[in-house]
Amino acid sequence: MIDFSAEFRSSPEWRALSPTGKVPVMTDGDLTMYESGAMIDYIVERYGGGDLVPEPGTPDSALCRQWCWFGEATFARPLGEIVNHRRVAPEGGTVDFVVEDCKARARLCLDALEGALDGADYLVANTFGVADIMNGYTLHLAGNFGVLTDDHPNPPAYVARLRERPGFQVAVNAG
Ligand SMILES: N[C@@H](CCC(=O)N[C@@H](CS)C(=O)NCC(=O)O)C(=O)O
Repeated sequence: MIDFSAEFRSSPEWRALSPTGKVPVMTDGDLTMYESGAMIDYIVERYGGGDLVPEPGTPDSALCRQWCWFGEATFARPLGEIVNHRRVAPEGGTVDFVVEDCKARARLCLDALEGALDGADYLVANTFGVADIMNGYTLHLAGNFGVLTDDHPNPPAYVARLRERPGFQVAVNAG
């Protein structure tokens, strides 16, 4: 857990670990790294013992990568843009169009998740894995943006399932 204030995130101390000032940063022995998806890849390779990912080189492995990239690069992006836009806009200067456009793009992502979760508890091979960690985090945040609505019932039920997992409880109660 760190001080998430703009002051701390722009301090030389934090920028030495995270050149753009973003969170998270992970350390493991001599290793320091940023980018959450890359951290997960590293943890799985080094400590996973084959868990949480499909067998490499299989179609399920390809879909797992698809969903991991989707969670951060496609789904989290418009949500992050709403936050950034609100943060940097001068008082009264937020542009409604920008926010609405970002919400529309997030809802397209909910369409994709709605279909993928039809009749499935998890995104790939109906087995909990890293794709669910990446998308679960983004969906957890999406609740703050008013984009989780009744016309997409599967994603809220999915994130509720993920929130019950012991690992999720450890993460949210850390610090
Ligand atoms: N692609 C990065 C995104 C990191 C990111 O945007 N983190 C947010 C918090 S969830 C942040 O630090 N926002 C502050 C900022 O952009 O300055 C990752 O997955 O680690």
